[in-house]
Amino acid sequence: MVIARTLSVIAITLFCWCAQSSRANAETRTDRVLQARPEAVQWFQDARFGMFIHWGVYSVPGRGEWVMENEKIPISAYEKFAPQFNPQAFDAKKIVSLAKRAGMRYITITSKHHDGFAMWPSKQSTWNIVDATPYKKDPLQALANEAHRQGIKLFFYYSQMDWHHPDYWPLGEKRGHAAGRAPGGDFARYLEYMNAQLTELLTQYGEIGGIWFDGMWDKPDADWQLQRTYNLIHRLQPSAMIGSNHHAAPFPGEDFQMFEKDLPGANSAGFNTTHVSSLPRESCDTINDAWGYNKLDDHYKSTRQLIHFLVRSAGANANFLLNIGPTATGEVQSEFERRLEEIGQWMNQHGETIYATHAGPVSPRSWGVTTERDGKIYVHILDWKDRYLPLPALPGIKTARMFDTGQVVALRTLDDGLLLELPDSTSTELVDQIVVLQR
Ligand code: FHN
Repeated sequence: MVIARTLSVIAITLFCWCAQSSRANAETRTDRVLQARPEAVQWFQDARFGMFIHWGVYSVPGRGEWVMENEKIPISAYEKFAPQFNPQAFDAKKIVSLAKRAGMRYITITSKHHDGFAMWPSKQSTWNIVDATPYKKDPLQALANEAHRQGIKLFFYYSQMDWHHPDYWPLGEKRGHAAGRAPGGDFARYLEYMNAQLTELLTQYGEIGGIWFDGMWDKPDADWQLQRTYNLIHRLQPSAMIGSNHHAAPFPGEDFQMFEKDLPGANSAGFNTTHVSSLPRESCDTINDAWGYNKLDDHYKSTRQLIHFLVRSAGANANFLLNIGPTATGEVQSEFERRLEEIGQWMNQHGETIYATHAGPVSPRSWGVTTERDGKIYVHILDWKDRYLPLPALPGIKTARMFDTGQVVALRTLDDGLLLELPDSTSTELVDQIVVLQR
């Protein structure tokens, strides 16, 4: 009798202990911050160049992706663009091939921008490309299939700010107020909606490179439950890289830090005031001034300027994500195409000095940057007219050659530096004069 009672006490104690410990495990499982797998992080760092695509119903008016907010268009009027969105000329193969020819290793496309419109047949709302437009097809599926076929990674941009969804409430201080939304809504329910949409994106398109968040800056103090969303993403796809354009220092669970229209550490855009973390970095920029198609914008950067930004990004240890905004018919403007082809020609010859490099021993300068890989230091001279270029001391450097021609570059050791004597024949008109230094 005593033995039986003792056994039953032990059994109950064991049961309670097990229950407690499995609850504790479950809690730690949810609380633990997950990160992308190290191989994915390394891949991202090596990739160095990607294509950004801003595309949605805003391409119909062709006045940029902020047209709804900028022109104070209420939802009822804005929704009328959807029946006019029929991008029959969209050709996933053409776009992926263009990205590849440009030397890009990944594509990041807007799955949902601030207007809340889903570019895939989301089951969470009919405000999507299959239910609301005559196109009736899923361009993300076509792009994912083609990206997988051509061996290029696909990332999804996802706007957390939403000018259309009734539960995105309270609104941020400044934006979404002209949409004519009825006041009220349940933000916790909005986050459920967002997580459900993200689940669709992470389960229906094969392996995804990552999620590129934007718009949290609209309500920086709201409880976004980031941990929950980030862990959901990393559980569904452990290699997916998470980045967020919140313009603040990275939060736990983020795998890379991004800088919009600026190199890491610079702040010409006005909102890149945060510090540069030790996470992998990415800078993004436009070819003209607009992200989404803007037929009025012909302020195109030259190929030379774009290559310089790519080189300067690599010299600052960052990838460069270069944007195109296809038209409402799904075409890529010839101005964009031409520049991407030209960058591709340059990358074909000079990719060795960019891909899989890290920032070199000389920090970025006004004349250019250095990158480094496999014991070689690449000095990228972007803006320098003189024959002699002084560098800080680089102990042990024995040889210097021009990357393009193999011509020897004379080296002189100074008291506290190194002087490069560029060959007479080197043209300062070159997009980038590259000198290879070796120990
Ligand atoms: O408001 C957006 C903008 O439309 C665009 O998507 C860029 C891309 O970096 N990000 C936001 C502004 O920070």
